[in-house]
Amino acid sequence: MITVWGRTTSSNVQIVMWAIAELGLECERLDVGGAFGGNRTPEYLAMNPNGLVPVFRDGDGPFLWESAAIVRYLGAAYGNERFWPPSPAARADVDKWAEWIKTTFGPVLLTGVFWPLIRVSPAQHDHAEIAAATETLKPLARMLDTRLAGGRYLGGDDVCFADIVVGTLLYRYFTLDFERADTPHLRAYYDRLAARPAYAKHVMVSYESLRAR
Ligand SMILES: N[C@@H](CCC(=O)N[C@@H](CS)C(=O)NCC(=O)O)C(=O)O
Repeated sequence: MITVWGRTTSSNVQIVMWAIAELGLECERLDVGGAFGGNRTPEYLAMNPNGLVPVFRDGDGPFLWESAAIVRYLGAAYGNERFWPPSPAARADVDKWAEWIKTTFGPVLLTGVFWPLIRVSPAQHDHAEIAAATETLKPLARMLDTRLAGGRYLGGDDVCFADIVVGTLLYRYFTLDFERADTPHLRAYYDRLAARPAYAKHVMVSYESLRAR
């Protein structure tokens, strides 16, 4: 049995839960983090010294953290050739986008737009900071748009592990109230993801409970 520790409103928990659902695996998820707390106890820190969610364990395997690493584990352990391309070159060609969304696009979206808009009360919004992040995000979104002009998903006709890492952030990207670049291929990709039941259930989770008033 797979166990996941982490609240459903965490985008990093969502990555893991969506991957588990796409692969048709069973799992138990425990509410930890945010308003639930529980992630600073000695027991939790022994599982993840960062005190962050998610933590993941498959049976009596090691405790894993870092959501993208967990998705790669799931792909290697349970993915078919579509989800986890066996060719190192084909796998790296999609994995570079998973790495890029975590290290380049995601930090700008989350710390530059999502947190300042949602976690900061409207009276204290730093409009200059949000505008700067918005402009930084535009060429990045266009890069992803160009890649997606060539296929329905990053690796071709169906979802692979890298789509999980990339696609999860798009719910916030397309539902936040800010100015986006015109990216028709990225929008069509998001619409395709949103039509998938596993994405709708695990990723399209309201973030209203995180909003500062
Ligand atoms: N790089 C880590 C980041 C994990 C992370 O930042 N988790 C956040 C939620 S998205 C967290 O644990 N925040 C504290 C909390 O929820 O109490 C990953 O991808 O798993």
